[in-house]
Order: sequence, then structure tokens, then C-alpha cells
Amino acid sequence: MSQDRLYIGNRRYSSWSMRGWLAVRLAGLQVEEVVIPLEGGDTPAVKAVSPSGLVPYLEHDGNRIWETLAICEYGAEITPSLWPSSRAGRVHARVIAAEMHGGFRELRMAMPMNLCRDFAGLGRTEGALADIARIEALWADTLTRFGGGGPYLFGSDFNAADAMFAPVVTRFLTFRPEVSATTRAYCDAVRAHPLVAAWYDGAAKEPSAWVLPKYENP
Ligand SMILES: N[C@@H](CCC(=O)N[C@@H](CS)C(=O)NCC(=O)O)C(=O)O
Repeated sequence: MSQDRLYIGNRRYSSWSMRGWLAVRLAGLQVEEVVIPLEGGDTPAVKAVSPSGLVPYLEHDGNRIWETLAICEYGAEITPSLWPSSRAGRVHARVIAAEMHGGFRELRMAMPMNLCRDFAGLGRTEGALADIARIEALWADTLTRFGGGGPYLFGSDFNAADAMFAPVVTRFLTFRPEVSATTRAYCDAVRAHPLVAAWYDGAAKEPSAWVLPKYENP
């Protein structure tokens, strides 16, 4: 069995796992994937393997990496194109990835990730709508200054910044808040990316025993 492993939660719910998995796949790391069905917090099987008690958690080439942003940076150590090629682009990509990593809590609480449901119209709390407005402004600004015609935030290549925002895209597709045409086009492009499509396909195939009522009734 390979020494190199990526531990993730189930694809249907685990937004941080989706980001880490996308970064690892973009970086081309060969790892064994270990999927742990989440139990809605404090999952014993996650605590048993991950130093932080959270997923994603990567073991690669003797390195142990938790925290999604650190996994993105590790991926970029090996495959620099995870970040844009210009310094200005890299700086901005890191800034928005960090804002995603530390923020948008209201959106994440009100619109939990669920790839297999249609919750159109739900979750529109004041805080979630404020987070959505900030994200839309941030995407529009990034696309204008760095997108060069898109379809991704920094142009034709889906990079670590797109990976960090991919679970937000899934929330927009599941909960369908009212958003601009620019946001819709970006969401469609992310959804159509082969790695994102593969993650959705995997979610659809997960056993029904992994479904948690907590995340099915937002
Ligand atoms: N700050 C962490 C957040 C990771 C996180 O919260 N992961 C959730 C799953 S999306 C988790 O492991 N929850 C434990 C559980 O549900 O048992 C990161 O960036 O990786």
C-alpha cells in the first residue's frame, strides 16, 4: 500500500476536502485516497488519523500537511502553476484564497454544502447574503483585473484560487441565490471543469448510509 495518502470526508458534504482534493489533483500528486464518512463533527475515524482532527489531511513524501491552504501551498511547491505566473497575480490569488479560508462563515452556516440536493431559495439570511455580495464583488474584480477573458479567476487555467472557491460555487448551484451574469458564468465554468465534475460524480455514487439528516434539512 502507498505511503502517500490524502484523507478526505465524503464528497457530498465535505467542502474543505473538495478544496484539498482539487489542489492535490491539480498538483498531480500520486496519493491513495482515503474517504472517511463524516458523522457531523468530531468524527472518531477522522480524529484517529489527522493531527488536527479535521480533513483534508495529506501525507506525502514524508511530509504531513493539514489545513487546506497549506495543502494548496504544498501543491504549488511541486507544481508552481497552482498559483498564477506573475507576482501580482500570485499575491492577489493568495489574498483571496486567504479571505476564503478565514471567512464567509455566515454563508457556510446558512448554506451548507450538499452536492446532491436542490435547496433553491433557502438559506438567504442577512449574513449569508452579505457574504455572497462580497464574494461576487471579489470574483468580478479578480476576473476584470486578472481573468483575461476567463473562464476562471486567473484566465484559462483552473488554479488553487478556483479550488478554494469551488465549494462556494456548489453552494450557489444548490441554493441558487440571485447572482449576476458574471457570477453565473463563472459558476458554470467551474462546474464543468473535469475535476469538479469528477468530484460531483463521486458524490452521487456514495452510499445512502452516509447521508446525514443534519445536512439534508438546512
Ligand atoms: N481549517 C480546516 C478546516 C477543515 C474542516 O473543518 N474539515 C471538516 C470537514 S469539511 C472536518 O474535518 N470536520 C470534522 C468532522 O466532521 O468530523 C482546513 O482548512 O482544512
